[in-house]
Amino acid sequence: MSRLVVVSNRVAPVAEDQPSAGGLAVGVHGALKQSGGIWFGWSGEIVDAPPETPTLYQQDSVGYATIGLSRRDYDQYYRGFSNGTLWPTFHYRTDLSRYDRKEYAGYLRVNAWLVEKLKPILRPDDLLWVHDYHLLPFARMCREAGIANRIGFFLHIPFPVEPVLRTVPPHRELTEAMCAYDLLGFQTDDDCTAFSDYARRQLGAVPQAPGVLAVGRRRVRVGTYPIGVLPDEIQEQSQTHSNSRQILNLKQGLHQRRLIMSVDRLDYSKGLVERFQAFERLLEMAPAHRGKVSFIQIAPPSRSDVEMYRNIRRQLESAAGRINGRWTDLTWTPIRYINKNYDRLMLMSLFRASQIGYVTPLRDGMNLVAKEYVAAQPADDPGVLVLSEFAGAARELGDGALLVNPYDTDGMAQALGRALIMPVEERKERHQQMMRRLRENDLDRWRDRFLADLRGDEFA
Ligand code: GDG
Repeated sequence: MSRLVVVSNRVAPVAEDQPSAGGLAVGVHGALKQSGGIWFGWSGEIVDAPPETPTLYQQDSVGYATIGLSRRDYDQYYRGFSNGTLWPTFHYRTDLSRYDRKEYAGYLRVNAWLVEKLKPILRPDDLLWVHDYHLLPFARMCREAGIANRIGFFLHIPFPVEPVLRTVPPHRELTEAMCAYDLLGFQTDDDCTAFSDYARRQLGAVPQAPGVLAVGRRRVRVGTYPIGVLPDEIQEQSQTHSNSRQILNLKQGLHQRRLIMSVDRLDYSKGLVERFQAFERLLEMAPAHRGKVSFIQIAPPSRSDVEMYRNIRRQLESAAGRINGRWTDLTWTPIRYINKNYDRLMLMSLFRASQIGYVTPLRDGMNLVAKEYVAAQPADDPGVLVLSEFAGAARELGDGALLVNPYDTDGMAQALGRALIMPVEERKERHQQMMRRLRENDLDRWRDRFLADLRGDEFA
């Protein structure tokens, strides 16, 4: 079997028996161990002078090749075009997106530079699997550098529809570059269709067979590969801390109150402000719930050097302060807004201890928290998932979750109210339905399907 080379913006080494690692890292790591391979990308460090060659090291039979970025590269490629232009636009926030030619030039330059650094390590029959929006033109740069290996790409975030994508000035160049990949993978059918429609209309792509587009002289395969979790592992993890002092203290402090739980990177795409407002609406609409329900929002800061992220943090602090100021009494604080990172085992136990998983992004590629919440529930008394219809996960979990539109404050408040009184029989039925989908589309299947398609003979 050919060796696998994974390329992603950040490399996240996973140590053996490290239960704190998240979904993507675990999935990719599993694949690298199976076929032997290397994980290549940015080390996470900003350095004065980037080295000539990546640092190579081995951990648990997986090879890592990482390299630092200069301040200018970081500013233009990562903070600028990737997170100031692509991230907001691909999440339909064109109002928050900015475009700067210098940043775009930096984005292309770093992609080409990464290819140059990877090339000496590559073998002719290596299979390359490239991840996410930071690296849309990576394959084109590979082709220009004479690398003919098979290269697949998976987009973790949504792919926007044509009118939205066109607000990114070099949209055509970017999507043409994407066609240098052999296989393009998306989270949902909607994303895949958005790409294919764009390619047909703007690039003159011609569908040749289901999932195959001819673009000029190239043929590119496109497909949907919803990322998943490992439900059994999460079940186990969620029980590890169930009797820990922290969880017992939490339960004791709740005094039989119901618990609503949310966990998100602090990001404007996650709909946190709207979620806080809907929780307040519940308190306004249903006096019976006042003093009887607590909402914990864990939101570790992310990308805090991007201005928009500082803004969302300020907005949330003010919303939480205002709501708590209005409703808190001597014995009850409605919202606990926590700005720090928790250990993964603790998170899974918190999911298990809560009656509602409140996951309401304005737009999300998939949203693993929704899947983790479901997997962490006790089968005999499961909690309810309240899920945004704009999360990729809604495509799979729509039958079991209570789907909401995050722009509809009253609707979200109603769904919370319904979830709080849902009979156990209905909760069990919904949970079983969702567990079936989680098992069908688990993390191993995501990875295996993608790699099987990338290795397949259809390209010959
Ligand atoms: C992108 C796409 C897509 C969060 N806080 C803590 C913590 N987490 C973990 C969660 C979950 C992961 O981080 C977040 O994954 P999401 O899928 O929810 O969201 P993004 O970070 O935006 O991920 C998304 C994903 O890629 C995969 O393709 O689903 O749509 O945007 O696993 O549990 N983990 C720990 N402490 C925390 O405080 N340990």
